[in-house]
Amino acid sequence: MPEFAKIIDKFCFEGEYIGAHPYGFGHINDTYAARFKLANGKQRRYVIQRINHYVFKRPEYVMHNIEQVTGHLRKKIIAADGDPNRETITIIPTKVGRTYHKTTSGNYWRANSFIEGAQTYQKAVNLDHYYHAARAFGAFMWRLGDLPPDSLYETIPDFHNTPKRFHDFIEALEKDPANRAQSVKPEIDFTLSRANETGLLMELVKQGEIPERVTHNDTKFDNVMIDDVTGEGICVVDLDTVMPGTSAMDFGDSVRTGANPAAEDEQDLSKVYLDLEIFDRLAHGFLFETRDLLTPTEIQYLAFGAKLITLEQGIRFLTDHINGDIYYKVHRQDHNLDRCRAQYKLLSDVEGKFDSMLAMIEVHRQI
Ligand code: GN1
Ligand code: MG
Repeated sequence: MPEFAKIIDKFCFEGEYIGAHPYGFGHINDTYAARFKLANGKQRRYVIQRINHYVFKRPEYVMHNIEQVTGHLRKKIIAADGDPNRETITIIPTKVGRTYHKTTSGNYWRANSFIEGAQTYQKAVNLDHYYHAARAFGAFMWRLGDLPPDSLYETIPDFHNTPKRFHDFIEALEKDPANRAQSVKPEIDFTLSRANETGLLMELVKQGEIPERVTHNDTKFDNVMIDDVTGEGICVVDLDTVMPGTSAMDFGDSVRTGANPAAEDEQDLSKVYLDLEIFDRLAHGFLFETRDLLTPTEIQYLAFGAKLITLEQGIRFLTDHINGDIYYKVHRQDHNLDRCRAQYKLLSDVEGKFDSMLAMIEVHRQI
């Protein structure tokens, strides 16, 4: 990472740089944890990232959104007597006072605080983690409930526009640039057979039945930091995709990633399913924070969000596979295809358990 050494000096870090190593499991940006030695001999860590500007065409818009959102959260956290240095990430500015540094070769780098005494988990170690992670996503939405969605840029246009994702899939299929379509016939048929479900949520938004609000849009279970001592979801991270969106998709993605006990790219599909006990915990935690914020129609569509985002994510992985793996980082052959298959297995299971999911939402909306 030759560029890395040069960018350290551009930011207002405290202490003397010791070293850094790649950090986390993201599919998009390059992330590092860097250590610094303070004057008192202690160490401090920071998160440093190179923003993927193939995915985020306007990184300065991403940073505008993060600045707005973290500023708003900070005010809310202080008003509630919370700790703004632990309950939201803090942007570390550059020495010339910007939220990012652009290198001469056109790369965008940024830095933020490292929250100590808490960690993210790929999979929960106990059921309470799910409840607390969902509460953190719910509190995030609730605290941002009075931030006007139009104060944020749409950093990836049509990000959760499922019909558009479906349309992109059809286009990829027609072009078939990597000559892979013929080998994924069952996945293509599965996608085509769900075509008429893709537009439902967008239609309700268009009709004004469901509001657009400031949402996170990447509510993976491992985007919540769990406090080492209390086990509570202390901070929501990875704010790249905060922009106008729907509560259904945010709740849905926490279910897609949390309530499936297997990995997102699990190859043994017998391990992939929706665990209703986990779903119950997620619904409880999310509604604990949001039941007074969300409209009755929004609550009614939360479980549908889990279905739709699982379909959308499967479509995105399949499209990328057909396109020759140009969007997501892949670590093995057919990686995107494996990811798609796991999504579709999960979706089939969700479809079978949908009534139970609706019933659980009904219970938690009232408590
Ligand atoms: C990407 O890499 P990560 O976790 O930040 C993607 C999400 C997908 C996710 C699937 C900007 O997120 O939308 O749900 O992979 N982010 C973007 O694992 O496309
Ligand atoms: Mg992300």
